[in-house]
Amino acid sequence: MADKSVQKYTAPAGGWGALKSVTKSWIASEKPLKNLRAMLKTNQDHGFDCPGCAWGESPENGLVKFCENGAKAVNWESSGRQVGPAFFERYTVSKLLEHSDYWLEDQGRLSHPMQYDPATDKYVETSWDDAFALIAQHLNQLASPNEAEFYTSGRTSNEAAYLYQLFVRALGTNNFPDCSNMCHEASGHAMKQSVGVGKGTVVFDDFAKADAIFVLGQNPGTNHPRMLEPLREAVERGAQVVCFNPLKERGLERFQHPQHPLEMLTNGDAPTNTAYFRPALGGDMAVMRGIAKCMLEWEREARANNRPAIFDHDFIARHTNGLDDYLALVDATSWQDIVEQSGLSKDDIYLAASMYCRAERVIMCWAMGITQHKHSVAIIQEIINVQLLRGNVGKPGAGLSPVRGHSNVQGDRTMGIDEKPPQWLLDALEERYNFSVPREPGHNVVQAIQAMEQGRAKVFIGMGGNFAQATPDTPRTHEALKRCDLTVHVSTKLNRSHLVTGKAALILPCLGRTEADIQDGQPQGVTVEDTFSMVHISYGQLPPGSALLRSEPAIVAGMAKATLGNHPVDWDALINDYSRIRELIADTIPGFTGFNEKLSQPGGFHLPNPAAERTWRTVNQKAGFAANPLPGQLLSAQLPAGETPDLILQTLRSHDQYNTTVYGLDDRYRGVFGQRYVVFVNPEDIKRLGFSEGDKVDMISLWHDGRERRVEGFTLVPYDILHGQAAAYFPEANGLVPLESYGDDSFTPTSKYIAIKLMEAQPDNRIPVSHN
Ligand SMILES: Nc1nc2c(c(=O)[nH]1)N[C@H]1C(S)=C(S)[C@@H](COP(=O)(O)OP(=O)(O)OC[C@H]3O[C@@H](n4cnc5c(=O)[nH]c(N)nc54)[C@H](O)[C@@H]3O)O[C@H]1N2
Ligand SMILES: Nc1nc2c(c(=O)[nH]1)N[C@H]1C(S)=C(S)[C@@H](COP(=O)(O)OP(=O)(O)OC[C@H]3O[C@@H](n4cnc5c(=O)[nH]c(N)nc54)[C@H](O)[C@@H]3O)O[C@H]1N2
Ligand SMILES: [Mo]
Repeated sequence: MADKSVQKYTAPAGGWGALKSVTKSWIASEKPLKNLRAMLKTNQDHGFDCPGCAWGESPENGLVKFCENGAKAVNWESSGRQVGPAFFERYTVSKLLEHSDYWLEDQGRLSHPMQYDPATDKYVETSWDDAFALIAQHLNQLASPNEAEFYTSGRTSNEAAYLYQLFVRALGTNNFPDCSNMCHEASGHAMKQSVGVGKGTVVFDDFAKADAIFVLGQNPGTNHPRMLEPLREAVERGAQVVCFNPLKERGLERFQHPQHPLEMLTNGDAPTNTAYFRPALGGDMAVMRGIAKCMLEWEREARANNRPAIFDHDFIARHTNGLDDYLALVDATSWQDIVEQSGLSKDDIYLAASMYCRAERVIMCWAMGITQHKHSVAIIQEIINVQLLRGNVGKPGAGLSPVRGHSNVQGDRTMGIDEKPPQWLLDALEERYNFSVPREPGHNVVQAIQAMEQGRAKVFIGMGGNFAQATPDTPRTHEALKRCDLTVHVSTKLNRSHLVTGKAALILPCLGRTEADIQDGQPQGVTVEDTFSMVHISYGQLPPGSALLRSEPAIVAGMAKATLGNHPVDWDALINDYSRIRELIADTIPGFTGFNEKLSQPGGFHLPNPAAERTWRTVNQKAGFAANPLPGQLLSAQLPAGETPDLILQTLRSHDQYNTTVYGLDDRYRGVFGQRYVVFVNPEDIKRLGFSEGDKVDMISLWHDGRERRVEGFTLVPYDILHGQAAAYFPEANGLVPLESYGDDSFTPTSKYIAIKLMEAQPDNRIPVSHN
């Protein structure tokens, strides 16, 4: 290959490459020794919860509980450099906008509260009191509290999230757009409908008991590296690991655990016992329907020949409804449709079905390859249907596992960060605090952008995250944010959201998870909930990056007190001792009775999950088979008349990023080095479309609203990807995702299914940002 920046990766996932990469990020953070101490405290009792992904731990696991990408997250947060008044004096906001997301975050930790000065186009230092007063002034002058949007990203602790929702509801709105709207929203929605609980039904130890683990639309080698260990153990004891992914993902093909260096030496290529199926983008529903169709055929054969049943009739009779309608639909779905829409052959689907049926206990895991489609809710319900046919929900070693992203995204929802809050939550808040809570649903991410765009929302407050970059339709979303009277970001690191300012703008710098949080002389812990619904406490260890940083709970309390006074609680008293916040949580959120006491258990405690106990909190108290037709042509109605796409694009994460946080410019497992403006395309498609490897292209997306959506200057990288598909990195390609292209019922942007055309890049087109 001519271009040195694209090389084939041949070593297994994990292994030495991972260790080398950790060492690099260690040194880059400029605080190596201190970080080593921090790392050893990650996910330990009395240590801090890893700020990386939401994967959980077994309480019995060994001493060292971090992974390559968790180590990067820790290092990134504990940068030795400061971004404060001196930094902002050097740059106008317009100048900063010329830099890449990578460069922005790499400048160091935000250290002072800053306010935007439109006259000089610079951020200048402000005081916490003035910042809170400005927020209060803007919020209190709104015609309605529904004119403000309160975003949450998923690193926010339970304590901060609980206070935040209390503040915002006391103000009078349910406008809680949050990162899960763009993430696992469809999982929550589908699961609540089908099994009555919007969370995974398995715990960590179930992985050791499963006979098969299906991994759909997920890239754990990069995004949940600690999941590789149970997968590898499963393979070693003869269980099947069955993957569905249109891309060949290195981390799924072969995996190694980076904490077994000896084995790494002697066993360069770990044994694999996995099947790897490559469906069409969005084809997983058809795959699952095909598996159900095979099972139905075998069930009928078994019945005719007096052989043991394929279906779990006892479970179905006792626990489910809707079987007949569902099976009628399975019968009515043709193999032709299944093969066409799944992208797999009938033989492949038979093979997958036989692997599924051979296993007594099956866990199905999924992530963004499943949730970011138009019909994601239906895909997930079809996964659930297949699991219900064999009673694979609510027994050890089996269940549903939507693998969450952000380390506390699940906890934030549990705490009430929810634009469609359940009735019981509102009732509990009203009763406990004696104010009249807003009852009408608020805005999700898409609706919040629309409201800002149309001038219906005037204040945007972001509790973490990077709203401007994580959201779809980038230039349009930026315009929407700029229309606001005030934008506020509570953040650890500089990002583009700070630079897309409303008429007034604030940056409020906060402590990260790794840093000691001392209030009233006492170290405070905060709690988080992992993907297995385990809640545990996290104590930051490192000295704060700056003396001016405040904790997220303290910042929420500051905004609340300035805006509402001591209504409905004495905010300062809560901040002096976070266990008082936990008492309020215990009073109002189910499963948290005795919260403070329960935290002393090593590894934390498990929140009740009725579906895991085979109690179904659905309308009719049963698990339901959902009878949804296959989606058919996913796009035809939404394309401009007469247009056909060159390719369907999915946007995904490189190995060197955490969402919009770019740690480095390499994507080791996919063999890309030193660059991010790349698009992966099948070599034959490159030829078919009249291009050559390495050519620079612009991409435009096809959508019926007549707007042009274009991203520029992407290098064509030939890749082992199915015909007709393409992949590019998030957030560089987000400008292609139309705001109105979102999932049915979930409103999740369809980041994994975008119709595009490739055009030769104009000679003057260049990557519009600089990494230096
Ligand atoms: N290091 C690191 N860790 C992370 C993150 C990070 O950015 N970096 N992000 C965190 C967050 S918030 C989340 S939500 C998770 C995300 O974790 P993932 O969901 O693993 O993230 P993506 O990179 O979006 O990868 C999606 C995978 O699905 C595949 N895929 C795409 N479309 C389809 C499809 O239609 N069908 C199937 N079967 N597969 C498909 C893609 O090829 C890709 O392998 O990771 C979390 N952990
Ligand atoms: N095209 C496309 N778009 C996507 C996706 C995709 O796959 N494709 N994935 C979607 C998904 S799954 C998600 S979850 C969203 C993510 O959306 P967000 O959660 O909004 O984005 P992040 O990049 O995780 O946010 C990074 C910023 O968070 C701040 N931060 C980091 N740690 C802390 C902390 O402890 N406290 C506070 N207050 N701030 C902190 C830092 O300033 C950092 O710049 O993006 C979504 N967008
Ligand atoms: Mo996510």
